[in-house]
Amino acid sequence: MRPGPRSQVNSFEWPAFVFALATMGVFLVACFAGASKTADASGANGEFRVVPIVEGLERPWGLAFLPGGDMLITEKAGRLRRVSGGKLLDEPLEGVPVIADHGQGGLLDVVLHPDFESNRLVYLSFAAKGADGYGTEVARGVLRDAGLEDVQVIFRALPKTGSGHHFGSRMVFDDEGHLFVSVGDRGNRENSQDLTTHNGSVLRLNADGTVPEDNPFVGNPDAKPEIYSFGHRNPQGMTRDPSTGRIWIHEHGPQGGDEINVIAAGANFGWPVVTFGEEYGGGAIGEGNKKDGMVDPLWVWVPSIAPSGLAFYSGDRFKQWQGSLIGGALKSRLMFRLSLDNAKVTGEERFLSGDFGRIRDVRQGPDGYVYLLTDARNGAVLRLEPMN
Ligand SMILES: [Ca+2]
Repeated sequence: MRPGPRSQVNSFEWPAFVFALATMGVFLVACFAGASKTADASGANGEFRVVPIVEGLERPWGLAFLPGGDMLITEKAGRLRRVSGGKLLDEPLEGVPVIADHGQGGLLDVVLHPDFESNRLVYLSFAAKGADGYGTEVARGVLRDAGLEDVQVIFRALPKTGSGHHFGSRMVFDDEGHLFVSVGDRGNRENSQDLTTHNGSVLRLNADGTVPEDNPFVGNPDAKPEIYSFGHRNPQGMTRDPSTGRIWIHEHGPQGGDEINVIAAGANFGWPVVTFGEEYGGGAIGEGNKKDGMVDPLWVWVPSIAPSGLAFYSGDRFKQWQGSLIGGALKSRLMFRLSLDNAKVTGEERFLSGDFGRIRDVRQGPDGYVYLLTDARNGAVLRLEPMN
């Protein structure tokens, strides 16, 4: 019998909720009464409205803010879009590499180099086709008015396979200029404990795609030197706490067992040896949910919510959310907030359940507002604004 979850995550009391449609459906306002929802001390969330600021995006996947507030948004089918002055430009940006819109893969994440203001470098993660099938890749290029120039593929996850599952992928820079890239197990769970494959891992690269000499498996002939942590299933959310440098990550479990972790050099996060999930349709996976040498998750969702997108909130607009993780969910169509105490998760609040469909990405804007991407054929950028 499968062991139960170590975190009780369903004790949540749904907020009193009022939904108003104003001005001919253009301006949606969601108001939350400030009822106590969780046991954590920061539970009183106040009130916020949800404002769709961009619509007409096809299956948007990743969002990055440019200095000045413009946005770059990926669409899964392979287009990089720009929002300028609050308006979605009609023409997609040029220079995106050839990607494969294959199963869960496509054009995925977008991030800026930490020194973007001087070097204009933009990084994309995506699925690409090679001779042996499909795999996750990373490219970078220099952003000009019409799009990306001098585009180079700087990393290719190996091996490629025919699978359309579990490409990841999110990217985060640390404050030393290393690029962390998450790659899923590609539907073959054995990859995640096999250090000779990149799949099922978080990779740590230099900004040009070369391998940092202090990576944990450099010099190990039985490991890919790009690997930083392993035992991951399919991470689609990753964010850095700017005050501590911690990199938080979530990943999809199978039927149950989505996880939150903080990555660490050389750490084994357990999949598929330990998991809080089970086979689709029932049946145990692996050896339970705990094992020496494998890192316990900091939070578990049973049943799964299918998390996507993760932002460490440090802004001024929602003071009561400072120091929290905010993320989205696909299957459960919601936004969650996890309150933290250093490297512990102390509670969860859930918002927007079902109101805006599948949430693919969550970011903090340079203005301190929270921005969401909805995963839909007519996808949107939503901005959360405090009512007061
Ligand atoms: Ca795990």
